[in-house]
Amino acid sequence: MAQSSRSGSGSAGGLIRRPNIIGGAEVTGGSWTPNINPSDTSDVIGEYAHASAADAGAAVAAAHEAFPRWAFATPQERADVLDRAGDEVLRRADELGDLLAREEGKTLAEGRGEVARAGQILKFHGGQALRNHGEVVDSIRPGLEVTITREPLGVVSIITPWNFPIAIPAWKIAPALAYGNTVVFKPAELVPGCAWELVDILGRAGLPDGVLNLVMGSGREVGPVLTGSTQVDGVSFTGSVLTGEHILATAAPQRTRVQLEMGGKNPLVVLDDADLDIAVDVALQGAFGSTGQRCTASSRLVVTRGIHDRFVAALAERMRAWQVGDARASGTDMGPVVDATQLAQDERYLAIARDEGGQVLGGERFERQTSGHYLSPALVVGTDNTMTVNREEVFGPVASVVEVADYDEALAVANDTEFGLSSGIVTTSLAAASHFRRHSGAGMVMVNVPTAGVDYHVPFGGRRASSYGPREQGTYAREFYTVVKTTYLKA
Ligand code: UN1
Repeated sequence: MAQSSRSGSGSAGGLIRRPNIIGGAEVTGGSWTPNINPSDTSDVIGEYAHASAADAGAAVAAAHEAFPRWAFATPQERADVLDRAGDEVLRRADELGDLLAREEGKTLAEGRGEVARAGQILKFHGGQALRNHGEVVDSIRPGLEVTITREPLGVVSIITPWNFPIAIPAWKIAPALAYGNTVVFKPAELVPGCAWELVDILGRAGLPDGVLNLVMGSGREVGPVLTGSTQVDGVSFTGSVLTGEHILATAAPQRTRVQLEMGGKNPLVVLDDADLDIAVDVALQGAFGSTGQRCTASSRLVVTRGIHDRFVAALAERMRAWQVGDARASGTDMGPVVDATQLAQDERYLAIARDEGGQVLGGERFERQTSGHYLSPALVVGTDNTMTVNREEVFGPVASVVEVADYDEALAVANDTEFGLSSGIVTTSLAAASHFRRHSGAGMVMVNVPTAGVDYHVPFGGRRASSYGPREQGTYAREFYTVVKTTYLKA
């Protein structure tokens, strides 16, 4: 393990090289992993250090050592760090948005938007550091005073997915730091670029060494340390159901607190009374925005009979007009799929959908000037809710349509899923919208807006197989990142 003190980025023959950051030092480890642009696989963004299990152990130890200092730092110190970091992220939104588009494949507009969201999240939680209020309660016994205060949880492992390379890290790391925790952060292997920049920015904003440690690499190698160490007090993870359940099982014997955000199979109900233009727009953005690679994507379109044919025809037309291409080219509406593995998974689900009797509109592979993982948006029509494409998360630009008789059947189909993250309805009926809000089995309900695309100052999370543990984001984030202390004081 080679160590040097922080000196910014390195380079090898013109290629940028980014080390792990452990205890404030740059740690290069044994091997480097290239970060490849999914719009143009000949474009290597840089090489990123590949952490070993020993690196992960060192990162946990560094976070453990840094904990007392940060746990007792003043709220002002924590607020200042997060606010300064938020300012820098916002100031560099164009540059970091370009990096995000280049390493993940979102369009430039989506990339910039996500970076801006990350900046706002950092600033929001900077404010929250100053609002970590407790309670004072009269005791039932005379002469006693009872206080209820929140203390940091401890060392937290943060494990994030590739589909939001900066917003999800920000919405976990910012509240962790705001409430006095120290962090070991493992970003997805496909997107180390934005993760490294975020850690670098927070370090320069004034975080003491060891408070935020970065280990890039494979979950198989570093995951067991981050989730199984007795020095880790909490694990916050966003990713697949399978990995989430594995993390839960690994963490449970140590009684480690776990927060999981996993899959979705989010229904968007379209009723006969909907405004057709709004319905099509909401479905298009919800299903195919960010190349459909969102756990909140509208992947099941549940449409009542009277509007079904008009809706499918109008949506298919809009899909055909969408420009799919290089994420950073102007005029691109939808970037590529993130990598070859995900593309193969998308195509496998399309093949299964055809086998089970669905008709696929779009969903074609095609070439651009550069070699990228391009797939046109796919709509599977003529499906019923028992088909595989309606039960399992595809995580690509694939949506299916289930035709139903009326609102009652739409609600039943919407709720007939193992998941429960986000749900939506497009309607002009206040009665239907209000009934749906109350009876939807999802953690988030959207009326006349896409199921994806959330605000950062309100709780985020779902039910059943979608989520586990307390909500993320907004003021609710405090629940996971703090422990409660009740004090009885007799003067
Ligand atoms: C959004 O829809 O704005 O991984 C956020 C995901 C979610 C985040 C979605 N955890 O797609």
